[in-house]
Amino acid sequence: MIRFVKPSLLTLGLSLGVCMGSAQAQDDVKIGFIVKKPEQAWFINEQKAATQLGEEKGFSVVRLAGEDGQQVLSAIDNLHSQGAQGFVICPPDVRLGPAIVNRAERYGMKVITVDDRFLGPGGEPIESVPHLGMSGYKIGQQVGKAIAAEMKARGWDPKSVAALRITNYELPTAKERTDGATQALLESGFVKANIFDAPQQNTDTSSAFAAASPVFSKHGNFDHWVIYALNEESVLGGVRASEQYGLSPDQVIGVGINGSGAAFAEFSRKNPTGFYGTMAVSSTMHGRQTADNLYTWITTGDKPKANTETTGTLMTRENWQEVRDDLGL
Ligand code: FCA
Repeated sequence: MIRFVKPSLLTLGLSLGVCMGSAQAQDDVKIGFIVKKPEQAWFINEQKAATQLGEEKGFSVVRLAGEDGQQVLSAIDNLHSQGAQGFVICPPDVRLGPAIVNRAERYGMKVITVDDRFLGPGGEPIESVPHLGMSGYKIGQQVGKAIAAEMKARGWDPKSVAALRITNYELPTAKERTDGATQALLESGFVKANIFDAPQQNTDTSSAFAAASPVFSKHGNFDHWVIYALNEESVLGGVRASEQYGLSPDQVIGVGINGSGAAFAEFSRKNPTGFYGTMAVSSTMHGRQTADNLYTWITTGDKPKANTETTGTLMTRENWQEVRDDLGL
C-alpha cells in the first residue's frame, strides 16, 4: 500500500512533478492574505472574510501585515516556508509590484492584488496579476454627487463653499477617487478656485489630520466646507481638524469611502458630526472573492480575470445599519 512506501527520490520527483504541473489537492491549500494597514477596520474585515471562506471551503488563510517593502518580502518568505501556494495582497506601495511578483515567481507562488493595483516600471498596471478593487473614479463621482445633494438640502450657495480635498497622488487608487469626486462637484456648480488640497503622506486618519489642519487656518474666510478623500479614515481626519479649528457639524459635509468600522463608530456617536456619509463597499466581498479566486486558481488552474471592479452605496447616519447588513458587513 502506497501509504507505507518510504518516499524514494523517484517518488519525490514524481510527486513534485505532479504538484507543479497540475492542480493542487484541495485539502492542503494554504494561502496568505497580506495587507498594508492591518489595524484598519477595512482590512481587518477583509482578512476575516477570507479566513471564514477558507473554513467553509477547507483551505487555510495566513493573515499577515505588510506595512513596508521589507515586511512584505519577509511575509512572502514566511508563507513559502509554511508551504503556501499563493497570496492575496494589498501592497503598502503599488510600485513594489515588480519586486513582489519576482519574489512570488521565485517560489512558484500565485499572486492576486486587492484594493491597490501593482504598477509596472513604466507606471502602468501589471496586467498579468489579477486584481479586484473599487471602480475608483465612479465611486469618487458618487462621493461628489452625495456632497452636492447635501449642500442643496442644506441650502448652501455653491459659490461660497470651500472644499478640503485630501489627496494622495502617489497612489492611483486615491487619485482616481478624488478626481471623480472633483469632477462631479464641478459639474454641480462648485467653484474650482475654492478647492484646496491637503496632500497626505499616508492613507490614514492621523496623516489626513496633519495635512488638513493648516488648510483651515489658511482659508478662514469660508463658513461652509465639504471634505473628501480616498477613504473615510482620511475624511475623519479632516473632520477632526475642522472641529479643532472651531467649525460646527452644520458647517461641514464630509463624505468618505469604505463603510467599515471607522464609519460605524462615527455614526453611533450621540450627536451628528461633520462626517455626513460614506460610500460603502463590501470589504467582506473583497476578502471572500479574492480568496476564492486564488483558491480556484490553485486548485483548478483557472486564472481569474485581470481586473474586477466593485461599486458602492451611500451610507449615512440614517441608514448605516441597513446598508451594513445588506453588504454583509
Ligand atoms: C485603499 C484604501 C483603503 C480602502 C481600499 C479599498 O487601499 O487605502 O482604505 O479604501 O483601498
